[in-house]
Amino acid sequence: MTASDQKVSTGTSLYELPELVQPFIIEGCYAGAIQGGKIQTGEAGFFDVFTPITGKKIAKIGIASEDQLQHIIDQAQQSFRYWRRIPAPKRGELVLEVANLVRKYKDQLAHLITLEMGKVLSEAEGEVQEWIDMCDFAVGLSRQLYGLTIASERPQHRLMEQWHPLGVVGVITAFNFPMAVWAWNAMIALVCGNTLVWKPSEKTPLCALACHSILLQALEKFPAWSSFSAGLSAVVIGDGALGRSIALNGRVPLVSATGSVEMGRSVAKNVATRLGRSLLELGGNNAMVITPSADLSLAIRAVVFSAVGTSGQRCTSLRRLFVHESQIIAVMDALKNVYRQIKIGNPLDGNTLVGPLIDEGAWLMMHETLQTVLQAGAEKICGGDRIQPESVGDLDFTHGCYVTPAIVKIEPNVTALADETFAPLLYVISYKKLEDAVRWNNQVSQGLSSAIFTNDVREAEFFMSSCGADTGLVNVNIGTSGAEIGGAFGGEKDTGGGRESGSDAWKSYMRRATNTINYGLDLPLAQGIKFDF
Ligand code: UN1
Repeated sequence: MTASDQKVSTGTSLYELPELVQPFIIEGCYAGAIQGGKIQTGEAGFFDVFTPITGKKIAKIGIASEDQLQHIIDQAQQSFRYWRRIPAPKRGELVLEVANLVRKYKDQLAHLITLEMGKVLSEAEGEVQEWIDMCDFAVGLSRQLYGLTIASERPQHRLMEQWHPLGVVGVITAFNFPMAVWAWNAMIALVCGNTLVWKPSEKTPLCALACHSILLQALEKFPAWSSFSAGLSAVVIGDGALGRSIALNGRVPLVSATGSVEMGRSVAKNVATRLGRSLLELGGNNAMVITPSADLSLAIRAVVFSAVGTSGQRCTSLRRLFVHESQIIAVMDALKNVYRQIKIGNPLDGNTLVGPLIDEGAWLMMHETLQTVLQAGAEKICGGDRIQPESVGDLDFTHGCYVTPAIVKIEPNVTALADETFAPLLYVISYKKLEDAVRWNNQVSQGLSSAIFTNDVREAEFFMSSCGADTGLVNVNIGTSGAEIGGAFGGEKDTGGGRESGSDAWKSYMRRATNTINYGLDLPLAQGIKFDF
């Protein structure tokens, strides 16, 4: 029987927190820090965690103090001294065990994501799958941390590169992908021989505890590592101040941060003061182009998933849609028709496509932006209203932020188009020449994801070329969101320049040593220099 055959179902009612996080509760309050097997009370107070589904409080959680963080970094540093000596394929065995457990607990994990973050269950399952995919990738990678051998210009010399572990990796994550983004970083960082300190979003701390629960269970399979495994991975719960301390800490050689551009700027600045490395995956302001030759039946499906999936709260969500003037009527009609039928409401209901926004702040941002663009002359095509889904049994949705996804027809020069609004708000702009659409695509400061729908190979190649879209992800005939883990994920400009997950993103988590080995009896100098004495 494989691990996935023995899946553990949620077996929980809406508010019941899964078994996985139960061990982390001390006198009614969830742990503010987890360090290896040790569950720690938060020494800096506590805060409440709410579910966006009904707005109800679901837990109280501790906040880690500065002292706790420093102690955790000490231990992560000590464990690193042992972990770096374990051969990478052996480290991969730990990640393989994590993969088995994530498969087994997939339903529980997905339920918790939906409960704490509000995305619909099938997307939450997709997020857990992303973690599984990441494990599988990292296990393979554990045997492929290749360095180059380079032809030396000197006789009887060999030139080569080795990749070594870096040390303690700080991970700061956002609420919208409360497990997968940590997994992108952690699964790779672990096989690369690093140890981890994770500060999750204050909006989704329970997901972080659940991830840690999996890791702790996996470590039980490796008793030989028990003397140092407690420091392999830690969680600290807290706000931006803790994130700032991680960024400023000279014992954390790499800080990987996902979130807003503002947060990323501050992390980058703080890490740079000590010349550390930062790996940033920040805001997107993603666009799609629908050309005259586009297959509209595909394009419309892609627009809808990219614009309203995760209630518009992916960093890859579609914000701007450039439609050729010859297609504008057909596209608008089709979108209006689909948007009318989208089921908005309880994300645990399998028919729902759009769950709640994370909180009131997100709704206010959407509402205010909508008012601003309408005042600037944009035309509302549909949506943008706060709604209240009907109660189901004892589930009352009054305090959840449920909104109808909005479409706005707008001119390309409206100032608000420069900003990312983290909500289902789609701007549609008509274009005449592809060059204009590409220019508008690139004129924003963010550079994460772009897509084109076309059946014309010249247009597709132009869009992907050096003169085309300037984002980190550039797609043809698929939407802006929903990337696979196998490619390098990230973007340019204000998106921060980092690359996570697949391809050779692992190199960010290692240090490169260039070795020159002389196996001859002479000492020739490079560049032909003579230095005889
Ligand atoms: C994010 O929103 O921060 O490509 C990550 C996607 C997902 C990851 C999104 N695989 O939409």
